[in-house]
Amino acid sequence: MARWSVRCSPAMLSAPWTDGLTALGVRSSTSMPEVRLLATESSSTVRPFNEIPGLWKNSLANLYNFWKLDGFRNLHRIMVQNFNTFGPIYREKVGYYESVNIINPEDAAILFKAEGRYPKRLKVEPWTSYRDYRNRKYGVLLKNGDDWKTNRVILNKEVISPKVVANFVPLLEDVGLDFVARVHKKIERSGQNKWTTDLSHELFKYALESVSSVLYGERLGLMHDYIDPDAQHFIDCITVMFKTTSPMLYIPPSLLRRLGAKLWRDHVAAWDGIFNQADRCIHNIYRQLRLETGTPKKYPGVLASLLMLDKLSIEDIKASITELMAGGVDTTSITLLWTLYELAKHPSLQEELRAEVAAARAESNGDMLEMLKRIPLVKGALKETLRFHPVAVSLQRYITEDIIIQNYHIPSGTLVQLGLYAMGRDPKVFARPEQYQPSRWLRTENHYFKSLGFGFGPRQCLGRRIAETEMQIFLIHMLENFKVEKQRHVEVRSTFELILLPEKPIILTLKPLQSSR
Ligand code: HCD
Repeated sequence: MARWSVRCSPAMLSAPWTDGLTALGVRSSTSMPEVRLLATESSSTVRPFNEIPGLWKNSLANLYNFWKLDGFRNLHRIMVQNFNTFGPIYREKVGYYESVNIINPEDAAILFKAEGRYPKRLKVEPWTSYRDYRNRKYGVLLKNGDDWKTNRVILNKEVISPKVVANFVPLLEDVGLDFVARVHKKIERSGQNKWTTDLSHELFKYALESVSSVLYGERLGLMHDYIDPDAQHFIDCITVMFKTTSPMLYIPPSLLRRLGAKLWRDHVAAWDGIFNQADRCIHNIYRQLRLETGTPKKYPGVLASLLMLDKLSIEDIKASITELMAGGVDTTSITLLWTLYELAKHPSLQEELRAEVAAARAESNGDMLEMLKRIPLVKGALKETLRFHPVAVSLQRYITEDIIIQNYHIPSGTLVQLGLYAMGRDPKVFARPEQYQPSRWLRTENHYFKSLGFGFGPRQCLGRRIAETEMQIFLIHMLENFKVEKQRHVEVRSTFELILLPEKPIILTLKPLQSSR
């Protein structure tokens, strides 16, 4: 067989999350000659790019088909279908965008190894168009090349390094405690000793309050009954922004803009709302900082740290802080909602997690930072949620060198997509993928390039550590206080609105633990 794989050392196997990346990055230069050699050896059997299966010849017919299948909302299921039809690699051209799609973890390893020094993903054209239109700077999410690298390296130190994550914990714990207090109050008011609701609105507020407290070192006050209408408007704008983005992945925004289409106008209005709210928060902190003298006693938040560090321009800082704030609401709240939904479906798993949390609390005398080191099953639950209900349907890179995947030659410069949703549900990758089993992330089984919910490598999600910590703390508090139940079996599927969302409301019942027996 000509198919070669990236060999992994035991060190990489034991640290499959971020650390595998460094191991791989360091190796990539040294292992290249070996790869070339293997590829040439088998060159007689390597098939050319043009032989990759798939419907890539008639892009307009494909766009039409896509439309007919309601592809804008079914992208994830269409990808699964395509892998079933064509196998583990296929080429596709829908409208103006062309890609090669892959599904196997081993192939993902080859892809990320070829991402180059300045990894580049698919450009979300409506987002860059808005910024060009309004003359706003791109943040690190939309930047590329050297500019991306410089910004990203500085941001990493303030947003994703373990040292600063410890600073986030007390801030996030406060929000978690307030959330629990709010749920207790709702239960009390119901007079039924339980609260049955679509939690998504509460979770949006929890997520915005959490990410804001980390970014600004200040509370917005969203855990009260009365909340600032501007904050609610911000939340609504994010939903509209995502919803209006997906059709514009296939219809050029520049065209819609010239036509004065409603879709484009709604998109602009949504981003305007997002930027206005973020600008208000940022200016508020900026003003306070100028009035203050000396070094702050307590951790002042990501924004103030970046301003004091004085290594990025204020405009660059603002752009990336806005992206973090906008990206940190629907993503984490939806992941938490799916997790509660799965826990409601699996009462015994819920008990198991509760026991783990109780033991962790006892062992760490309530010190949250210590607790977070003792909850592997809770962390496994979050990974399991992101496997089955990923936020992003795919991960993409423009490769910077020729590669061979599934014995096909793929030239440098090609957009290659890993079907993350499809991979998470592929029985060849995950045994019994339909079962929710957090423990599959504990066993010493092979996790090589399987936990990719936050992407991979230097271009992975910048908000990852904020999101993980925020979600872990949320689950700890919820498990310690409430039992989660759901109505008789109702299956909820995902729908694609740029990110994957539940297609209908998820109704859950929360009961206080003491009286739930
Ligand atoms: C959507 O085919 C489907 O963290 C497209 C390919 C694609 C490209 C970029 C992805 C996007 C998908 C999903 C949402 C992502 C985005 C990159 C960042 C963004 C994954 C998979 C997200 C949710 C952060 C959004 C921040 C923004 C609001 C400033």
